[in-house]
Amino acid sequence: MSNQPSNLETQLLELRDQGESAINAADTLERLEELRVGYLGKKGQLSVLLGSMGKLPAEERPKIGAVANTVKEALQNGLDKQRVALESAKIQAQLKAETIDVTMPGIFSTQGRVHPLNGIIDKALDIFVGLGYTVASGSEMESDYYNFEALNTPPDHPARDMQDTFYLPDGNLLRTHTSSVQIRYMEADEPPIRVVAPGRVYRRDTVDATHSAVFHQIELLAVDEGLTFTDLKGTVKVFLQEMFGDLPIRFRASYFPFTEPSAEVDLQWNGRWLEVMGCGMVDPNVLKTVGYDPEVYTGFAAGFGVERFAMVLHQIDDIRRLYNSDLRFLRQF
Ligand code: 2U9
Repeated sequence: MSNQPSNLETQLLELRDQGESAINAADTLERLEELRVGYLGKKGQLSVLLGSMGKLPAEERPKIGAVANTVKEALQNGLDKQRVALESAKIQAQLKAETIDVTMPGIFSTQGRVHPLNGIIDKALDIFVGLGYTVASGSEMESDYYNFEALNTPPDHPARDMQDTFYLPDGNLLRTHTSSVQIRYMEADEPPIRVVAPGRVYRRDTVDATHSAVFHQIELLAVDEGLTFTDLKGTVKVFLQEMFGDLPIRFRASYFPFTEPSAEVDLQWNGRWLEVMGCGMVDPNVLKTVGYDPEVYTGFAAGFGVERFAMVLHQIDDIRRLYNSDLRFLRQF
């Protein structure tokens, strides 16, 4: 019984030495945590030893208590020191593993490019914006009124035929031109007007190398006091010059329900005359329909097919090549 106190003290000091060497040998943070719980945890070895302190004579207890505190402190210090060392080693290992080797070959991905149709649309819109036009768009589904009636297209006009237009079961239709966009624009605004409407249009054409049931159009419209056919010719000439370069152009009399007089524009390309646009002075009936006084205002309009421009500019022989997403074809542009 008499050597009990020194026995407990010895046990405490042994626990400290044993603990310190185990802590110093711990090579992972997980192992270190196991040791912390094993030595200093609630049910750890230190607690178990101190549990027997109750059996000591009262006068021995303060001394053993003090020894126990130094043991606890020594183990805690050891744990803290080892934790710092292990954490720093972990960061160093991570830094080493994540070092970028700048001599490694890069990962290459092929670069996308602008589709030839979008290229033409972008270029044309840039030109018109430069001339003071606003870009407008609208729904591809339209009513008969906005697609035909407001555009002075009589009910017996062949364009209204079921053979030429896609009619929807609800009586609406797929627009056959973007002109409805300009009708709605005029309804909402007052002259002077300069508007350009790009978009997808639908026609029940037989599909072949030069025709598609869906294609893209760009139409322009200007309404103001005193606009004449000369303004129209100047605008068309500047536009075609910017698009194709300084090539000869000619205006040929034509007919559209929504313009009077009307003309088709040909461009001399590689020695041949190619029809590239339609145009004309806005029919007074169209101006009246949107509430403009045709005695005060005149307007001019023009339209062209984007696919046709792309085919001429890029020498594409079949319109279907523009739609079938063949990368071998598209990479050429
Ligand atoms: C309003 C009034 C008039 C737009 C015009 C054309 C002539 C024309 C065709 C060219 C080839 C369509 O893509 S294509 O098939 N377009 O010839 N378009 S005048 O006239 C308008 C537009 C809106 C309010």
